[in-house]
Amino acid sequence: MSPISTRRHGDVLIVLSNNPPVNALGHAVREGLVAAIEQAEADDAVKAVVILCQGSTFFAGADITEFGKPMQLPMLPQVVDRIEACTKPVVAAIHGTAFGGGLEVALASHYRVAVPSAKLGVPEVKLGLLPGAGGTQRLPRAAGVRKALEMATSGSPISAKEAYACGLVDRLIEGDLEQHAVAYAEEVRDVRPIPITSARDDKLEEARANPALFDDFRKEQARKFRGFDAPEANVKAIEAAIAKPYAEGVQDERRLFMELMSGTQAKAQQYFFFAERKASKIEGLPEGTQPRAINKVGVIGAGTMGGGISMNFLSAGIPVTIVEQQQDALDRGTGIIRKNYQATAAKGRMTEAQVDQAMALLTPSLSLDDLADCDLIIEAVFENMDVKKEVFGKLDAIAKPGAILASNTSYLNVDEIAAATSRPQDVLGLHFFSPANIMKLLEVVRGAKTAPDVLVTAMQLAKRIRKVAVVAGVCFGFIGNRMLIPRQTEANKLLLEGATPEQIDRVHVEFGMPMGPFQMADLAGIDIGWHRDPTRVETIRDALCAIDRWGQKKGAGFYDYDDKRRPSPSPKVQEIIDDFRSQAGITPRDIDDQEIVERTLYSMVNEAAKILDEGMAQRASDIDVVWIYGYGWPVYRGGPMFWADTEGLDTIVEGLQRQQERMGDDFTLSPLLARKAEAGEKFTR
Ligand code: 3H9
Repeated sequence: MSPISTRRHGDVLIVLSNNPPVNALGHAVREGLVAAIEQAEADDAVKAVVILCQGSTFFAGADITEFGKPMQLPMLPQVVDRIEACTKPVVAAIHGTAFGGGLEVALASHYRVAVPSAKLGVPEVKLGLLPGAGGTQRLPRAAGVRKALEMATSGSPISAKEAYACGLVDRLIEGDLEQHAVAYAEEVRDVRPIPITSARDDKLEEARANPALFDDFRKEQARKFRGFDAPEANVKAIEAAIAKPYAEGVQDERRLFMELMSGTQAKAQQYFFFAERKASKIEGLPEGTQPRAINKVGVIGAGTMGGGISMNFLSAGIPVTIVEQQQDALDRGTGIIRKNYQATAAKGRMTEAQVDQAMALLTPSLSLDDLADCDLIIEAVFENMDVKKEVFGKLDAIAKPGAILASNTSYLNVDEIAAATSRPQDVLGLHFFSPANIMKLLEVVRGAKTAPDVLVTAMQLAKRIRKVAVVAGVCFGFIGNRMLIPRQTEANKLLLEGATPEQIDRVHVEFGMPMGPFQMADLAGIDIGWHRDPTRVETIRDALCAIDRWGQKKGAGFYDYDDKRRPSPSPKVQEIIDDFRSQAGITPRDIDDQEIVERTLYSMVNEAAKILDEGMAQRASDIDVVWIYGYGWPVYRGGPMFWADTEGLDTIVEGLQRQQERMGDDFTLSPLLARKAEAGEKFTR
C-alpha cells in the first residue's frame, strides 16, 4: 500500500503521508506524491492541494537508508519540481520537523503554514551533504541569503516563529493543523499568479548588491568549517543562487551534491548518524525490560563534576539533592551552578524565570542522609578507590531499596565499588565528561552484576537529559580514557626522542582534533593523578608539576600562557625535555609527522580493537560515538574505527609493526586487528 493517500475536503485535495517513524521521503513516498499531484491536476473539481503528514512529523528528509543504493525514479528534485509546477495552489502543512528534503517539498509548495512548535531546517550539512532538491536555490529566495547561509552551513533548525518572521512560513496555525490548512487553501485557491519560489528574486537583491557577503561569511565561520567539505559546498551553491539564473544554479547544486555524496566525509557523517542511534541499543537484555522510575536524583560532590552533572537533571526538570561535606564548598558549588545558568540566560538561551525554576529544584545538603528518598544517586567525589568504597558503603545503608547507585569514576573498577554494597545489581558507572552540563557523551559502565532494568533506566535517562549514552564494560578507563593511555604514552616518548609538544599537537589539530595531547593535558590540569611529591621527579610531567606548571589554570604547563590563555612554546619546558634526554642518553632525532600519526593514532585504533575484542564495547561504532562526542574526534572522519577502515586495516597494522621496536613493551598488536587486516575485513561495514 502506498504511504501516500488522498482525500477530498470540499474542493481541496488533502495529500496525506503515512510513513513512520519520520515520514522520510523514500521511493514509495516520492512516487505517491507525484501521483497525487497528477490526480489534483486531472480532477477539475480540485481547486487546491494540502500536503500533510501523519504521525509525529512532517517529512524529516530524504530516506538516508537509500543513500549509496541505486536511485529509483522519481528522484526528489523531480518530485519537488512537479509540485512547484502544479497549476493549482499547493499548501504544505507543517508540524514536527520539516527537515532537508522535507523542507524542500515545503519550499516547492506554493504556500507554507506551520504549527508554532514546528521546526524547519536543512541538516544535510551534518550528513556531509547539501540540500540537493533545489533547497540551496529556493531557501535563499524564500528566507533571504543570510538566513539560508546560516541554516545550510550549521544544519540547525529554526522555529516556526522564526520561519514566519523571515517569510519562510506564510501563516502560523493555532489549533487543528488540517482544518486550518484546508481553510487557508480555500483562501488562496483563486490567487493568481500562483507564487513560485524558484521564480522569486526579491530576497536575492541585497546579496547581489553586496557579493562580498559570501567571503565575509566564510571568514566569520572559518573556525567552525575547518576540515569539513560540506559547509563550503553549501556556501558555493547558495552563491550560485544569486550569481546565476535559477536553472543554472540548480545544476551547480546537483554537481556539488554529487561531489559531496561520492566523498568519504559524507559516508563518514552518514555512518555516524546511524552509529549514534545504534549506541542506545543494548544487546542481550531480556525482552520487555522496563526501566525504573527516576523522579529524584542525588549527587554527591558539589565540585566541577558534581555541579555539572546536577545541571543536566535540573534542566530536565528533575529535582536534585546535592551533598558536600563543608558549607563553604556547598555554597561555592551551588553558586557556580547559578552562575552557569545566568550565563546561559545572558546569551538569550534561557529566561530568568527558567533559571529560577531550575534552581528551585536544587536542594543543597551537608548530609548523605538526605539522599534517602532519591531514585538515583550519583557519586562524584575524589577519584580514589578507598574514598569511593566508603561512600558506597554508607549509601548502602541510606538509599531506599531499588535506588540506583552510580559512580562517576573515569577509570576505577566499578565491580569493586559495587562490592562495597549489599546490592551490586543496583550499581553502575555513569561517566560524564567535563564540562558535564555541556558534553553530550555519557559512558554507562555495566558492572558484572548490574541488573538489566538498571541499564535500561540509565539509557532512557540519558535521552531525557539529552545525552548520547554508550555502554562500556569494566576495564581501566572504560572506552574513551583507556584509548587515551597509549596515545599519551607514545606522545611522551616522542618528546624524549626529539619531537616537541608543538609538533605533536599540530599533527593532531591538522588531523581535525580540537587539540593535541599536550594542549589537552594543559587544559585538564597536568596535576590530575600526580603523586604530589615535588622531590620525586621521574617523568617530564613530574618535573612540570614540581615547579607548579600544572597547566592553563596556573598560566603554565607544557606551554606558557598569556593572560588571555593564549599558548606559546616554553623555553623552560624545552630545557626540562633536554635534561631528561641527556639523563637518558638519548640523542634527539628528526621525527616526521607520519611517525606521530602511527604511534599515537594507530596505537589508539589498536587499543580500540582490544576493547572490542574483550567485549568492553558492544560494537565498533560505539567506540566512534565515544570519541566523537567525548573527545572531539572529527566527525568527518567517522571516529577511530571508521577512520581505520578508510585507512585500511592492513595499512594500520603495517604502520604499527614499523613502529613496534620504538614502542617497545608498551605495545602488543591486537589479535582482532591482526586477524581483520589479514582477512581484508573492516570494523564498521
Ligand atoms: C536529505 O534530505 C537530502 C536531500 O536534500 C536531497 C536528496 C536528493 N531517513 O532520530 P530518531 C530513523 S538528507 C531514514 O531516533 P527523534 C532513525 O534512524 C536528510 N531514517 O528520532 C531512527 O531509526 P531507528 C535530511 C531516518 O524523534 C528513527 O528514524 N534530514 C531518517 O529523536 C527515529 O529517529 C535529516 O538529516 C531519515 N531521514 O528525531 C533528518 N531520520 O528507530 C534526520 C530518522 O531504527 N533525522 N530516521 O533507530 C533527524 O534529525 C531526527 O531523526 C528527527 C527525529 C529530528 C527527525
